[in-house]
Amino acid sequence: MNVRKRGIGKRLTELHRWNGWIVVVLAATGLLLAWEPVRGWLQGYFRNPVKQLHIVLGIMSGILLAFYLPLLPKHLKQIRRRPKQKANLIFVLALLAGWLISGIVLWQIRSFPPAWANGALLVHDLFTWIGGPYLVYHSIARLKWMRRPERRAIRVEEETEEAGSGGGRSPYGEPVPLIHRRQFLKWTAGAAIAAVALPSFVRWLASSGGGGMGLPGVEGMAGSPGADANRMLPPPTPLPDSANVIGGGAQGHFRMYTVTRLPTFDSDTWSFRIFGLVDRPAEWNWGQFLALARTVQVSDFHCVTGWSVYGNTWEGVPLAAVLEAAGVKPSAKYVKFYSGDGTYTDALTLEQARMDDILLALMHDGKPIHRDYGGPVRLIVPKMYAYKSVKWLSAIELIDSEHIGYWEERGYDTNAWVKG
Ligand SMILES: Nc1nc2c(c(=O)[nH]1)N[C@H]1C(S)=C(S)[C@@H](COP(=O)(O)O)O[C@H]1N2
Ligand SMILES: [Mo]
Repeated sequence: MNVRKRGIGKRLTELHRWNGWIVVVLAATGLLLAWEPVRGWLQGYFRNPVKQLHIVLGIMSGILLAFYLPLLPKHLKQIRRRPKQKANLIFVLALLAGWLISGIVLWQIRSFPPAWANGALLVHDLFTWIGGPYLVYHSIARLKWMRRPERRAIRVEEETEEAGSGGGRSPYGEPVPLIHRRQFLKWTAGAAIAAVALPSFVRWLASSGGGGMGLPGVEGMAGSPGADANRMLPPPTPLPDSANVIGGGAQGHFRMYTVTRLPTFDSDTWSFRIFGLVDRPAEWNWGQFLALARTVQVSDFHCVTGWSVYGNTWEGVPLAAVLEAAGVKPSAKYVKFYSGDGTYTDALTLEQARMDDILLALMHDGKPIHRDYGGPVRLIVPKMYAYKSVKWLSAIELIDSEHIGYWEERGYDTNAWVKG
């Protein structure tokens, strides 16, 4: 045993231990952030602190990686005769680097075009699906009781990572049985982890991110009417442009977000109103709302967490026309939007609200907007991140002072402009 080797070994062990714990907390916080059911009503005020913690830990892991890199050549030399260990090391380093780089893009999402964020989210999720189960397995396999005492002795001496296993020869030269108790435990653990993770992973792959981390998500905008659907009669009749679905239809999947239980609406009780600092406050029932002039527009939809749906054909009532008809008083400075879920709100400055592409949308790709995605009427603000696009829109109020929206109150940026 030589002294220099031992020094680097100690440092490696320290770095490994710190990084291991950081990755454990990163996994826990990451799961909380990505898991749709937790995202909304369980988290509320916790979402942003959890996100901040996740980011800080990610940076710490990056710093540890920076400390490690100068040791990498020596480390590789040290394990040059242990192919399994080498493969493990390269795999883990690639994982960490992928998480780090994609994480930085997602953290600084406003500085990047949406396509970058989409790619970063895909990498972040994919690496989590592959790396998460692997690291759980890796930690179980490293548990002391999984090791034979003589291996532990070698460990202390060389202070290296995960030793190779399986048939062949032990470092002492004695033959090792093909299936060892430890090996059996490892396989069992590996199989159990795979059995838990695989079905969700397959679902995630199939929907290419459609349901967050593969957990409950809803496919398709226009679901079949049932107990879970709105009952809006008559349904809106699409304009020709909308019925033809300009450009062949939307690309991508919406992740269904809500901060409340999903509300359901009925044309008999549904209403929509504009009030506050306007000359002519108004209220519409479903039939009256259907009679308002609509336009068709194609736009991209970007969530600030990194996913997008491109080329949506939206049909709806232009907000600018509704504001115009209501007669905005000179004292009005902001437009506040209320969701029929009773909780979610957001706001725009009057100037922003007058952009001509903002719609009170009723149809997506030629079909009524499904209740899960904000139907019968949702706001669409194409130039801003989708947290501005209030689902189940039920009222608009003209106000003279700033209103802080639901997610903005919980740490989202009031600047929601999408770059580019
Ligand atoms: N009422 C309501 N509107 C909402 C939200 C919500 O939770 N409740 N989430 C916002 C966010 S952050 C996004 S990304 C989009 C998601 O729309 P979707 O559920 O149709 O995919 O809705 C926005 N509008
Ligand atoms: Mo979002």
